[in-house]
Amino acid sequence: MESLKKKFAAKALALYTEMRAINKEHGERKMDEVVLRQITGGARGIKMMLWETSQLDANEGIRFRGYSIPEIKKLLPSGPQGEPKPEGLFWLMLTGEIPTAEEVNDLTKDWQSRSDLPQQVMTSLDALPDDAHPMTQFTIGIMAMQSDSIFSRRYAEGMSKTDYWDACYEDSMNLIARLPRVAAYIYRRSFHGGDHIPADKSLDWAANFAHMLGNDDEDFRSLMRLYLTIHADHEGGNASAHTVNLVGSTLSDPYLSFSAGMNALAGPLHGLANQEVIKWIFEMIENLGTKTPTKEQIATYVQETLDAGKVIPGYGHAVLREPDPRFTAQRRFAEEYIKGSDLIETVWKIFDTVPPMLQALGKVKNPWPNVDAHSGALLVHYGIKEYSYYTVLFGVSRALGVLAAGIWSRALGMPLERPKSVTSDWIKAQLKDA
Ligand code: AMX
Repeated sequence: MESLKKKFAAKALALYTEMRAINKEHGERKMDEVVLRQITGGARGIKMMLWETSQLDANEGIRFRGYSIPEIKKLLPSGPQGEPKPEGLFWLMLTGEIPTAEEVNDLTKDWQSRSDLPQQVMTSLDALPDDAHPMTQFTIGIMAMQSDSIFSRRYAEGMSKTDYWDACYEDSMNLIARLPRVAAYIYRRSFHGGDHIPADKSLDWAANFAHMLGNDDEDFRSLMRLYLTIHADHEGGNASAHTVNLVGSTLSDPYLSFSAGMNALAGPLHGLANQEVIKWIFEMIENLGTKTPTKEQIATYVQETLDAGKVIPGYGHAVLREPDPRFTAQRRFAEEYIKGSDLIETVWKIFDTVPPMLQALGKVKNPWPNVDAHSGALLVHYGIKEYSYYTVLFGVSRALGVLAAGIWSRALGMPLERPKSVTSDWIKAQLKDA
């Protein structure tokens, strides 16, 4: 895939040169101020990282290289039903340009040619109990491939700093190419008795993943194209992306840094929320004894959850302050492709019920649904009912953004990340001095 690599190299060199000059001239320019609440409050909003691939606006949501979700849905090369192919988004995140359909097809073929798994992946996964959490299996599957890292090998051989991005690019391309196979292997061994489905190399990245999961319905392929596109990146400060960035800044290779990020994605306040949402809905349905709860019944159940000191999964966000456009994109998909699903109707009734209740608490900064509020109901509709698996799907998609950003970081010569921590005594001393 020389054209993508060449295109990236030219763009990266130009930006590297420009950023060095900007840093030299404006390095001391103030870009942010930090208040105590941010130090004790999870570093919310502190600007401290360069992340080229996407940027999040609190009201409008994510933009990938300047393009919103509705725009990428319209502009990126798509599958037969019009849903964007994730390959195109990866191209866009690396180059800043919308690729042609031919460029996307070439990238599909490149990933297919890199997608065979080394035997140790299957051997490592098969050594685990079938009921090991799929996210645990996922990170182990990724780590089982680390011995193939080109970056690690070349670093040990004395690679020049100027070649870091090249080795990182090769590892990232190999990893992205292989991830659907690792993920499908986990799904089939965990939930289908190890009845594995061979890859179909005539299909694009997302459709082949859908195929290996066991569903060749054209609508499901479209869902997977959309799902794997919209979950790919959410700027750099979210826990999984930030982890990949931090670990990558030590020059750990992409296998090490990506698997570290997946351990962050596995937390219930982050990526695991997608499994928590559907689990919470199933529990509600069981509790209420009906598959078609009314808004009043839902409100009572929401109140019980809050009274038990728990969060409503799929609602709230550290940055967003409006309904997540990734939620809206999934809702539009359901409206177009799925008719008469009680579960999806329930998701929409929850959307009508939860925000005013969270708002009434007076402390929740964003009462609106996030990306995880909708995805489970779509997956259940297409037969992927095993919700402990959902975060793996999120992780396969997230690879596109964080690995593209990692290539950018190595190309721009980003240094070891090392912010400053302080003690409570230091804080008290500052307040006394003021
Ligand atoms: N239900 C109930 N309470 C909520 C809430 C929710 N969905 N969202 C926020 N709150 C509460 C917080 O727990 C906090 O309470 P506290 O002061 O008693 O500790 C208070 O409101 C203020 O929180 P915030 O500033 O609005 O949110 P945050 O930036 O600290 O946290 C998030 C953001 C996502 C962790 C939080 O909204 C949450 O826990 N949501 C539910 C889990 C979820 O859906 N996570 C997925 C996020 C998207 C993703 O990463 N995939």
